[in-house]
Amino acid sequence: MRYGWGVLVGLGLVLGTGRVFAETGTVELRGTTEGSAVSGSAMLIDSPQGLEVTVEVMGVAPGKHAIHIHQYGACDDQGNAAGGHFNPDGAPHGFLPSDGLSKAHPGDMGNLDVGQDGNGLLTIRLPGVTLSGGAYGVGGRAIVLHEKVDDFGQPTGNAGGRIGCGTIVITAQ
Ligand SMILES: [Cu+2]
Repeated sequence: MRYGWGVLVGLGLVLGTGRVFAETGTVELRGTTEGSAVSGSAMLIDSPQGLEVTVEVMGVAPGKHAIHIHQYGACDDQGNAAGGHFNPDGAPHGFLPSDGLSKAHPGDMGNLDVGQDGNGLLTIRLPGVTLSGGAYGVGGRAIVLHEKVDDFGQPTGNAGGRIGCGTIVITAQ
């Protein structure tokens, strides 16, 4: 057992580091106006390849709707309390999975496709993004679903009003 403590400390570091990647979060998405039919939820899981996000929505007009992570975890004032896009580097607007953090905002998730039944599902991985820790932690911020399609124009994709919104709550660390 000469190396006993060293092994234990080493294992502790590995497990300690590993815990970061087990972090999970949830979002309860709600309509931003009184009587809105919009609802939904999201699950977020940290992984070494990035933040895995699954968003499910209901009661949304059929078609493509922009979906982004905004700065603040607040949804009052028809979603405007969430502020602008979370954009710590002052990067242009884009689509994070293909553009990366130098040419897109950490929460630039593109569009969520909603069917004729009003339901939509998006699964996406955001490389370099985390729930907490580092410059790109999105825990406590908000996921915002927009009225219109994200056409990837500047500065925020010409996505119109905010129809759904919810705070990203960290559920396990
Ligand atoms: Cu947005």
